[in-house]
Amino acid sequence: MAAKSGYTRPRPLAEDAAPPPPSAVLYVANCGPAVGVTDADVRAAFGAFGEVAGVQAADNSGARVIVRFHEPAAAEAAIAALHGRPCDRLAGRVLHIRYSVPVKPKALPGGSLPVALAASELGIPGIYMVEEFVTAAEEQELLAAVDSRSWKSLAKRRVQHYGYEFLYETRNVDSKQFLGELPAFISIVLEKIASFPGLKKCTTRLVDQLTVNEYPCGVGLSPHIDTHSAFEEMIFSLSLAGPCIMEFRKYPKGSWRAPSVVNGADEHTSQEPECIRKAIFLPSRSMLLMSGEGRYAWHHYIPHHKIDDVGGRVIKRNSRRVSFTFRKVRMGPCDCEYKQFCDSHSKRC
Ligand SMILES: O=C(O)CCC(=O)C(=O)O
Repeated sequence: MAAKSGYTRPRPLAEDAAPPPPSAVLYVANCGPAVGVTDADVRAAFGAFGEVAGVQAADNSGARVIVRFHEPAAAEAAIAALHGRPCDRLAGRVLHIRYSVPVKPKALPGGSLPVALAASELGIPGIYMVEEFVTAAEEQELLAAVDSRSWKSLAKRRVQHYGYEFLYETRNVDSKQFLGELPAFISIVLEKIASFPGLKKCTTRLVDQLTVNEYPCGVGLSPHIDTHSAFEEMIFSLSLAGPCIMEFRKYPKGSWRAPSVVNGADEHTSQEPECIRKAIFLPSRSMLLMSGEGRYAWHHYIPHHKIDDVGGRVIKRNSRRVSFTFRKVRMGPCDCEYKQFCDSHSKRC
């Protein structure tokens, strides 16, 4: 547990490891209120070697304390006299004493990965982001619309599907099972998608499938590439109700494997192969477009964090984030140029 003193127990010594360096701070075991030794007793016993700057619990056990001297020489003398020997001032109690080590500060989630605030900073071909894509009023209307409909519960989040059901077991859709046109409440978003900056005017519908995801605070999504054979090139994702970081990962050629998904639980695998990692901050009401290389060859991932570190700024996730992901169901095989990531290609081989 984290010691309030800022110091903790040194790791048990491996044969070839160096002991913690001498300092003025000691970790003292078999000592504390749980074994009938008060702070005043400790001060009296250790005060014989130099001025004691503080005595604090090392953990919750009540039987281990941190003793801080002002001078390292006092700590050295206390170890020499008291370690492993009966202590007269403590009724013959045998103490086990080592130099303590500072508690390592916890790294903020996101670690040292720089987080881009604009897609141009991210530098992944095919990834675009438009902030304030919908207004705050439109955001509220969209949230009210999905909240008045029924959600399907997955292991850690809730979803709704429109147009076609997304099948988590196969990460695909049944293109013969059309559920109907996308609902009227998203017309405003569809109109804005049609005039997305840089998009060529298109006569056919750009999207016909919508997955709404509701993530509680701290829940993310495992790294994945949307199945090439299931969806066409362009994938739009609108962030509502709260921000998050989205990380993109490019794995070296040939190391791609289908993620294991059980009931949409997206179990996170801790043993990830080496990859290039980049991250972008997605504010509420922003629209992300994944296309080209960014859609076909980079995994996207939402870290399972309650707070995000964005350039040193700590940003708390809201109680929920709701995303609307718009895609177009593919009716034939994918013919992209990213063969090593393409399930249509592997089926043909
Ligand atoms: O929540 C998002 O923004 C992304 C959702 C997504 O990647 C997915 O549903 O596959």
